[in-house]
Amino acid sequence: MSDLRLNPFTLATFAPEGAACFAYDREAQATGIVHFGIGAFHRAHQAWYTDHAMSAGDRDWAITGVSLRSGAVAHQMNPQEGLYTVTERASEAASTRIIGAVLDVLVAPYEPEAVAAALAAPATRIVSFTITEKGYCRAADGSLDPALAGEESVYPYLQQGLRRRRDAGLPGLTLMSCDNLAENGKQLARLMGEYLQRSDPALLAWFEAACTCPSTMVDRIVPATTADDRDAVAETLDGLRDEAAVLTEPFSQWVIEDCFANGRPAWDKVGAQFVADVRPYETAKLRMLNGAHSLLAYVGLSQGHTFVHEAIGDPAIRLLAEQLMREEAAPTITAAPGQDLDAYADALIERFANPALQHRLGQIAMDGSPKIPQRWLETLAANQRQGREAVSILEGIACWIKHLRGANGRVDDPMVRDLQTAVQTDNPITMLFGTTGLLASTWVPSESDRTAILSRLA
Ligand code: NAI
Ligand code: CS2
Repeated sequence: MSDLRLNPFTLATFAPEGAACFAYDREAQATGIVHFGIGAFHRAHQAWYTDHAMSAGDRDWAITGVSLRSGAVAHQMNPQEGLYTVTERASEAASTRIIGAVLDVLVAPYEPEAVAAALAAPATRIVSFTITEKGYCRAADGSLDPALAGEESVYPYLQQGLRRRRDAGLPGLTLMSCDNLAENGKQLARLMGEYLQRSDPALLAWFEAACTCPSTMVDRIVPATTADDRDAVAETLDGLRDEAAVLTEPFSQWVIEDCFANGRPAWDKVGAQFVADVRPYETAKLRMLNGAHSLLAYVGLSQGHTFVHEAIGDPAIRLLAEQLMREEAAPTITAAPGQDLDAYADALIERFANPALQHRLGQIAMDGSPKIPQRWLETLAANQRQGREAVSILEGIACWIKHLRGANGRVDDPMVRDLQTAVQTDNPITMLFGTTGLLASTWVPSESDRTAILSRLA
């Protein structure tokens, strides 16, 4: 296997025929987007849409990525001058595209000045985020946790960049969350406001007047890339190595609230949807797709499965997932005009069953504490208000508690210490849920709920 890396020179020299390629002059594009959390999902979703938009003639939406925690992605992408590939895999075929939309990656802790300059550059119009649910530094009640929102968080970098824009008389920015949070734009606006209220009240007024925070629903299943994946991509690239390769499914969906401070790419020309209200789409996605995903993860791991397609292929687990989606989540969702939730559930089962993705249940099982409230507890609370039980989710909760007790090995969760203390007590359900639990929500477990969970823990 050659050590030659994919980069503009090797691309021009070897022009691998097995991959489609962007169709615009990268050198001529201004950076219009700064993206925090340039992980696998951003590269397979927003950057992929932006690449298509610029290939279709849109201009000056190149991306500067920012990593807040490690230099890993910078080391993968900067030697490639930002070039990387997206490979779509379905059971019967695969297709690879070389993406040119990302120009460089900054590692914030080592180059804060470069991050501030990127945010304050006149050509920058959008700052976007895929920093995971925990990256927003929320307390259990959803407010900003000052103990988490320290200098290593996203907030001081945003403050610095916005302050420079205000002082230079530049337009505001669109702050666009692309994380799996309910009403992600509204949450980001509130959290940024809480941060500035404490740190820079004068900037708060400018932020509220000059910036916008649209909500988005984002959907594309993007498992973490493995070494075997990279080797397979190198074969497609006639031996060129792409250390930043991402692999995903053919399906992709992006629904965006059309509320931008200073323009936006023509993402709607390449498959995205601009709407006035994202909520019907995001509620369906979070409660049906993500709710079923977390169920497959914890129940699947408890049954010895490793991948999503194995868990959905287990008849007993599939039955639980179908019940969760169709009988527990769907009745709590106010569908958008034309949105067919039954057909949506059919499509999700098919997507979960895609064996080519090798999507690890362990990846989905991570960070249960910021995921479960919007994926399961909102559904439980809505069913409780209607006098209905959601027994599939209760099964999932029992398996999550077993997971927290170490049944599947190491537990990755920002609240792991408190959670593991809670599940070792005689009363884990009270410690975890209800209005005073670690995962406070409006769902208050009934005696019947408790019996259903505890009977599965025995
Ligand atoms: P990844 O692990 O490839 O990237 C995660 C990114 O978030 C990295 O840049 C990391 O540095 C950053 N990050 C992690 N913890 C952080 C923290 N506490 N503060 C600030 N930054 C932090 O993961 P991937 O696949 O890119 O997913 C990221 C997010 O994208 C998910 O959490 C989810 O919200 C969203 N998403 C992911 C999908 C997927 O299938 N992978 C699909 C739909 C949404
Ligand atoms: C998954 C999501 O890791 C997880 O929690 O449920 O990343 C899921 O793959 C995406 O939301 C699909 O759009």
